[in-house]
Amino acid sequence: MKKIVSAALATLALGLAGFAVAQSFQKPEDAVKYRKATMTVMATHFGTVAAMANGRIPYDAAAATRSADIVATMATLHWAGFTPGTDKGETRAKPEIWSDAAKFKESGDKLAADTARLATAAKTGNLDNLKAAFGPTANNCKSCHDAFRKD
Ligand code: ASC
Repeated sequence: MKKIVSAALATLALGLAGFAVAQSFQKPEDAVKYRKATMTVMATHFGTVAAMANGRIPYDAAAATRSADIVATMATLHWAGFTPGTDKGETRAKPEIWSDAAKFKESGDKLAADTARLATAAKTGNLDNLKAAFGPTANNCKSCHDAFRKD
């Protein structure tokens, strides 16, 4: 219970409670593992959308929709894993995630909005719509990684 409460408070402290689901992690490494796992799933499915947007694989509207929905869901999950004190160990998270929490939250909010638009675009079944929503989302991934992830 104590851990659940502290994870919830940590989430609030980050100011991300609006869209983060508070998780209870047994240990800090578990929070790191969790956020990496959500990023891995996201990258895999964003990769599918990217391949279609870039013409590397044939456009498949159903597969694009499925992947874009997964991307949009993952975009709501990472944040709960950035609990205080988890800038150590097997992580490339920069200290700015915690010292500049407002900017980090802004990036997270933008990602949630961009990926929701990507999912909506995918559902139109139109490749041009998918392409139009893909670019801003990819730029968002990159700018957040540049600011908050070590090389
Ligand atoms: C991905 C992935 C990222 C982003 C980024 C987009 O598939 O793993 O980090 O897209 O490369 O610019």
